[in-house]
Amino acid sequence: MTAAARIAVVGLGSMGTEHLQILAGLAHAEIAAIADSHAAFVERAAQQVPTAAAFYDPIDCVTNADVDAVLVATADDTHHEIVEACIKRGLFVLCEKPLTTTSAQSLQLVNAEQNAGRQLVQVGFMRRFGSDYAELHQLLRSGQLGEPVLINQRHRNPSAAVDFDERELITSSASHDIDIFRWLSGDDVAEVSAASKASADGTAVSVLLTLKSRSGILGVTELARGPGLAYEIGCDVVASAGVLRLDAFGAADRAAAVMASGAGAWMARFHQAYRAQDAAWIDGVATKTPVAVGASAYDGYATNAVIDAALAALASGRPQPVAQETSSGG
Ligand code: ISE
Repeated sequence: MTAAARIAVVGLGSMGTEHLQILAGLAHAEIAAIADSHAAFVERAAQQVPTAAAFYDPIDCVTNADVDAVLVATADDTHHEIVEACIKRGLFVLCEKPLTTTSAQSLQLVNAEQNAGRQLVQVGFMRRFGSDYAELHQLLRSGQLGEPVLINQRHRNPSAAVDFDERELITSSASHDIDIFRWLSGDDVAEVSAASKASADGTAVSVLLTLKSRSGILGVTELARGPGLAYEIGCDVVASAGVLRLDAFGAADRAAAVMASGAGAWMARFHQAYRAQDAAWIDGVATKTPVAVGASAYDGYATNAVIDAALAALASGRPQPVAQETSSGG
């Protein structure tokens, strides 16, 4: 009988609360610690998990709590310090995306993990665990579809879900689409173009990213936020032996996210994916084996490198090369 993995959940806002509920339902997970710098969030979570040790400083928690692993769901700009402290202590980490807010910080974590001598970090690109995305990935990587030439993605949020400007649509939302492009194509991104348009009153914002992989595969991602939009995710792959559409694969929760607000929108659409991601991570922690399909620290770094280039492309109006060190893992 595998002993339960003792977990700290750090960051108890909307995403941390969702993960807390998922982990509480997993047999091999014991929530042994909770942490947030907002006392009210800690007190709210403590009602759900009264036996967990309560911390009001995330770094104190990851440094001192009696745990095997940490789920990080704090603000993006706090990820670097928290994940670094986890690596220093040899703790497994599932860090919500993005890994950090710059490729330089993410590369530091890649190197720190390398120096620790084992894979500890998984980044929360949960779409990889969606049954529909998994089937699309399996078909594409098996070669049954031939050689991909275009990966066309759509990522729309109702205004009730996010109030992002064009930069946040890139740094937060597009991180998922960039990871999916790398995962489906099996290639890294060499160049990015970006364009955006916001309505004068700011109620509607759109961003168009064009990615070109090192082998020339094209990726187009349309991101939009606005009134009347449903939470809508799309992915079509055009290849030499045919076309695959994400819609063709059963996603039980596809219709669930129509006009939900906040994290509810994507938690509903990706409910199965989040549960599968967290369950696989817990099993990995309990058996001390990294989750093969999970996004690694290097994947998180590569996504940050593309985001940095996309922001530069948006500012300059010109295509930008992606500055990315090759994986030290070969
Ligand atoms: C948001 O930024 C996220 O990170 C969610 O995971 C994603 O599903 C949502 O569409 C994004 O806007």
